[in-house]
Amino acid sequence: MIRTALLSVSDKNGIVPFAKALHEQGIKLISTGGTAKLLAENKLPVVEVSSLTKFPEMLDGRVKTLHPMVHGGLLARRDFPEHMAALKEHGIDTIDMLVINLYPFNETVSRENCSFEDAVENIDIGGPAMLRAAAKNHQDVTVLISPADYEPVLAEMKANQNVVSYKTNLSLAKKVFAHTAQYDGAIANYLSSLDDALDHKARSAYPDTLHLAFEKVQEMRYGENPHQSAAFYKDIQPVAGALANYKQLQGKELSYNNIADADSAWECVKSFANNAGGAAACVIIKHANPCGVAVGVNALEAYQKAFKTDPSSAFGGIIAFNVPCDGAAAQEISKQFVEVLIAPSFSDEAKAIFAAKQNVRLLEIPLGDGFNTFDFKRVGGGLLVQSPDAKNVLESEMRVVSKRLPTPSEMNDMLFAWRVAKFVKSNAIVYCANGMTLGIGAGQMSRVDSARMASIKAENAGLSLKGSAVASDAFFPFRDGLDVVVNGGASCAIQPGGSMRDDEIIAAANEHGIAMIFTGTRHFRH
Ligand code: 93A
Repeated sequence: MIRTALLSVSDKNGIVPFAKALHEQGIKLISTGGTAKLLAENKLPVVEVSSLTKFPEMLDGRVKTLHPMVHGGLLARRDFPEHMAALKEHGIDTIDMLVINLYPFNETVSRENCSFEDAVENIDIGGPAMLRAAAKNHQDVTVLISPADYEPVLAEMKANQNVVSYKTNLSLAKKVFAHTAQYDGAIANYLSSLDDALDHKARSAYPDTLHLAFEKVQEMRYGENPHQSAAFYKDIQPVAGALANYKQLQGKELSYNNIADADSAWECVKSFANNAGGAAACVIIKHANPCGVAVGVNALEAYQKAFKTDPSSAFGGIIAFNVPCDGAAAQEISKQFVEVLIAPSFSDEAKAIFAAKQNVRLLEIPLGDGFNTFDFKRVGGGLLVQSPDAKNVLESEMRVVSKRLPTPSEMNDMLFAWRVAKFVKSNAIVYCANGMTLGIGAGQMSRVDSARMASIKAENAGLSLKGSAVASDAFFPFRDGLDVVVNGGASCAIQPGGSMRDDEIIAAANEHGIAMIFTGTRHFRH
């Protein structure tokens, strides 16, 4: 039964109403300096920790709660007579509830120009010590680190004469240890990211030891294949616009491959947020590669154009829009077998159409342009970490290298093709015209084979490549790849450049009379 609660919070949001409710439940309130002051200002009776410990808060607050009056009250086992006798002997009262949020270390070090002194001062010592004590003694102590837990715990107390169940206490204790582990991990990351131990200014994005913390969203029935097990974890605070912010409106549970493909679809379609040449963009993904990308005047037109690129591959695909999915688009999509459909929102009409197709998984994700801090790739016994491929080449960084200048419409087509190529597995060759993909060659070990594949796919879909633009995710190492795409029908090409044989490739472009642009940026994707 809860009789006494100790409240010590840095972020004081929501603490006053919660303390009021505890007071109304007859709970005695103990608190540290700043928190006690706020509660007193709000006319709540509160005992300061310093009057309990008979020690002032000292060393600029570094020592406030590190005292047997506090830790004895938290750690004593109520069912051990020896423990209770020891408390009595030393005049210590039990503390049955602990409400804490720690010094904001992460927020502090993620601020630009955060000084080393600021970072160190924001390492909370007393808070985690109390948290760990209370969580260890969860049999008798209720410990709260998240304001989201205030309401449910209060409700439980009200319903049970201030008793909180063991089950609740245990689940709160689990959260605490996950939280303190993450907190210490952030400190370790920060300190080991300082390049030179004596020069606290230089800091690397890659600490010597990397501590990561993710939150489980779901376990899946299986992984990439049925004999593999799998789970999906999300960042504790996913960036704006990230897939992990999805809300599933209907459909079966998402599978491992669904989530991987949905991420590719969403990242690709989002790159058209300020889309070139259309009000809406649509991306269709199969096996992590786009098999159709288009922009259109609305969602319906963008979808119809994207679908045309490769209708057979689009079967059972993952479709994403960067605009709301309306009834007209929904009607057209529902003629096809689709695994997952993603949009910033769905109109009521669209929802009604898919209500009849409960197998389709509908995901709503708010648009946003955040990028993960790190990209990860697991290798045998290790982890490769890099910054994400967030670069979008500006038109001003591009260079026309051919004798013939591109026409304005060729320029638009090349920019469109270039955006798509970034999301196609290397070696990527992408033909486009009029805001849609015409042929996509992906994942071949040689660029010339990707070029051939892209032409074959366009031919299979009955699409003409005459006068199209082609993008290559990396430079053409030899002229053969360029010869293939020009013979395929391309009238202009966009590529990074940078090959030893650039002169030879530029000469080939001039010989063919095509326009060619160098972006200076490569977009390998593996
Ligand atoms: O500086 S500390 O590591 N030393 C302590 O003894 C201590 N006790 C609580 N920080 C300590 N705290 C932290 O103070 C809590 O975790 C909380 O974040 C903060 C609340 O301080 P105040 O109530 O004075 O605003």
